[in-house]
Amino acid sequence: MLHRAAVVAVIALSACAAPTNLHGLTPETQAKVATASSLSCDNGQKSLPISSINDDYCDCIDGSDEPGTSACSHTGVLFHCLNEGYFSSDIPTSRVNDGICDCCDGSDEYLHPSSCSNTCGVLKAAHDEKMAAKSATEAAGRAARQQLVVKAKQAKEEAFRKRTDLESTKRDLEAAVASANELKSAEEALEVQDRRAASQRSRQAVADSLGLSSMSADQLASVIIDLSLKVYSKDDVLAALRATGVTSSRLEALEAQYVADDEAHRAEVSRITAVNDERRKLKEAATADADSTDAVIVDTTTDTDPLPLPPAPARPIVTLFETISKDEASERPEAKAARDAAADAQRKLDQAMSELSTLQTTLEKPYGPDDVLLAVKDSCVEATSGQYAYKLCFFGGAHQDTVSLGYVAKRTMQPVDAALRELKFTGGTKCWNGPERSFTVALECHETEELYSIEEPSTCVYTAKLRTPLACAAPPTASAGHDEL
Ligand code: MAN
Repeated sequence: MLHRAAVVAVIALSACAAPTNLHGLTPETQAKVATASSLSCDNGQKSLPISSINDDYCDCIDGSDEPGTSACSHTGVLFHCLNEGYFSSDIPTSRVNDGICDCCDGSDEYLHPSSCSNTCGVLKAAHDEKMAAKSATEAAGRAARQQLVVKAKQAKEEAFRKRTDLESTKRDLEAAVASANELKSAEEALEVQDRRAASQRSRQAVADSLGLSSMSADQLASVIIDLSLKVYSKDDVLAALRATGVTSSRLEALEAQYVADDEAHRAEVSRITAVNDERRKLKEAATADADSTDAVIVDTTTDTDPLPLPPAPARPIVTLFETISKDEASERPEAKAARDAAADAQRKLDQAMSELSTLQTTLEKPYGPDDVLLAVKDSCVEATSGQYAYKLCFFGGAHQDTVSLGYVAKRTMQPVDAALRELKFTGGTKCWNGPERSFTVALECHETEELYSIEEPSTCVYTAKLRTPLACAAPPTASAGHDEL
């Protein structure tokens, strides 16, 4: 910058004969020098005759008097290559006339003009070819992007259709739930009545069985007090009743039968226990014999498995009361059906509401000016690099095999000029003794998708390139079409 400013300062001076060596000067500066009589450099501190330019002696501290020789190369002054037909460039003056062709027009080697052929035309042709290929790639990429936009538009229309359907389904289901609940309440009210009646009947039956109906008030009072003081189990009820002297002959008969059954049961249990003990001992003996070296004949025809114990008889006084609780919890089939129907309607409504909320969330996300990102809402890209498989999902996470490289940072999903430039995944699995893993992906406009150049420049920090139509700019004619989002 300094040398250029200093050279430009020449213009302010009056006209005089031009110096012979104008190498390394820009055309504008050459034109100005042509009409100047002296050179001002070092921020106007020094004034020199114009013939000092490129006289191979470094007069100015800023080096601006020697852009075309290497005399001031220590100052950073630059030689301007005109490179006609290609791109002009600036090179350090240390490279002037050093025998190496740096400018494609060979102007840096002006002392040996035959040593450099002009390669600017070849370079320009190569450059044009590269540019043409690039613009063809970009055109194909833009076309592919346009297809994504169409796909996104369809997906959005479909989502809106689905939302309308779901909203109407939701309204129908809400009505169905309301009427199912109404029916359920009515049926349950009838069920309560049924239960009460059944409970009354079973209570009456129990009272009859216990002989309560024929008791005097005094006897009843005595039973109630007895029971209040010492009822621990249903057997105590029997004891309290017996204490009043009023007992039910039917229940007493059942109890007598139970006592007999119980005795028989105990006897059977002792018998089976004895058999099982015997079988266990036999089995142990057989196992011990099998381990010993003595030859022993084991009777394999004898069954050694333990016999099952018979179930204990139920005590009538206990089972008697069970009818009451059973009746009090009895289900009316119509009420059960109404309950099931109401639960089913509610389940369907919940399902529709959850689908609606998911859809709503999907529709509310930003998908760029023409909604293009909606087309890749559920898409992922994968690639293998070295020993690992990498995967990134546009609206999700990135992984190295099963290790998380983080979740996509929302801000990187906001297209710049409708084109995505970079995706950044952060907050991945913490690295041993290092940072949480992260993945930065630079996007390039391309017709097809490809994840490549995956690297780990520092431990657990990953970078890659992704070719994708999403990185292509939207054509200027693309309509936004996002009125509802
Ligand atoms: C794993 C991989 C590597 C990473 C090391 C760090 O092996 O995630 O990429 O460098 O862990 O310990």
